[in-house]
Amino acid sequence: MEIPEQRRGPPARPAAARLTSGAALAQGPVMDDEHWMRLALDEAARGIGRTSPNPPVGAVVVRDERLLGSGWHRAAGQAHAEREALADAVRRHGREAVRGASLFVTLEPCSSHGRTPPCSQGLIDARVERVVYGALDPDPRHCGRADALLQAAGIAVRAGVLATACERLIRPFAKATRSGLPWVIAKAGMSLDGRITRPPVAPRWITSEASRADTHRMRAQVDAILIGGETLRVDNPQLTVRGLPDEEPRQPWRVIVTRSGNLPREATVFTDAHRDRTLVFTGRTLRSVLEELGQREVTSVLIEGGMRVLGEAFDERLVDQVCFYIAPLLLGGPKLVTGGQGAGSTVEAPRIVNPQYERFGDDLRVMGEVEYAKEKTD
Ligand code: AOF
Ligand code: ZN
Repeated sequence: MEIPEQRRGPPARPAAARLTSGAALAQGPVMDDEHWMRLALDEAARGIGRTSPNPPVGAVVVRDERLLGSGWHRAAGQAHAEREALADAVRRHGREAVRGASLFVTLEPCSSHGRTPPCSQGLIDARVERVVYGALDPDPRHCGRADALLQAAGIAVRAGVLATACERLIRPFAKATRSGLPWVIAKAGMSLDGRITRPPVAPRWITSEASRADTHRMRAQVDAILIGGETLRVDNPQLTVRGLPDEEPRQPWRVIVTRSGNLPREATVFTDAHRDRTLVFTGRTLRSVLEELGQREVTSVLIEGGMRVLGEAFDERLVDQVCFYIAPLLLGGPKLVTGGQGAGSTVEAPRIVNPQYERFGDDLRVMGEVEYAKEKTD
């Protein structure tokens, strides 16, 4: 959904493409706002999983169809993407070159002091001529304020460029900001008939190597991985990020929810190098655990099973997104991937909106956001 060009203040300039001189046109295709925003999105992606409680954000500085600088928000407490990109452009081309340039950023520039000074003022001070951003900042301290601030300083503003992609990037931040709960992804590997085996044994895993490698990419993008006590007892999983090009991947929290508190003290999560990243919650509802994680600035959680925890997560409407790997084998038997009460009927069942299907080895990955049926009013 594209938010129309702002009408308040000085008229916004049309897309950069239409301002390009004939000389530049002769040199090659003209880049439009979407092109530069895609670069900003690439920058932002570098911060995924590292910026909580802040969102990942990327920015580029452009002038005369030329990329002057780029940057991304690396971690909470550090410079915002806009300041990183401006500093990069100044370092490469000098302060003068940035004057009159355009800045593309995936998120609305912030407009009041947090841990860092407001970006809107930074953009005004740098004297950029135009600011193009993707998503509105859901944080009420900033939401919708940047346009008037920038326009009052004579800067043209365009909002909503590649808004869907920019909003997708900040889903955990947006949910945590609005509800205090983290963004929850249910992850599971299963047979074609929705079963799992216990314990999973190498070399005959249910899912392919490609699926399991993908799981590590998913883990690297979240703040916490959550499992039930039974999964810990039976699988003794490591729940770490492994095998990625990143040499020192950040390890998410490992969260164990248990009814009995009866957990083996020699389990890997209590004894390995990351044991200080393991949290145990005993006798708590999943919702209250997620609320507490939200208070600890966890904005995204990957639930990796087992059946009871995933069942409760769906029954309580706590899951926002699924990531299921379905392997072409038939296990049969009683070990289902999710338990819980389940939906009373297909009408009441949660559904995946716009499911994306991707092949990983011989497996199919089904990924998408969960939509819950309306609560019954009678
Ligand atoms: C931006 N650019 O790169 C990010 C923004 O405590 P602070 O100063 O880091 O501010 C955090 C808030 O700023 C955060 O809640 C969100 O609203 C916004 N994040 N804004 O202009 C950025 N990361
Ligand atoms: Zn900012």
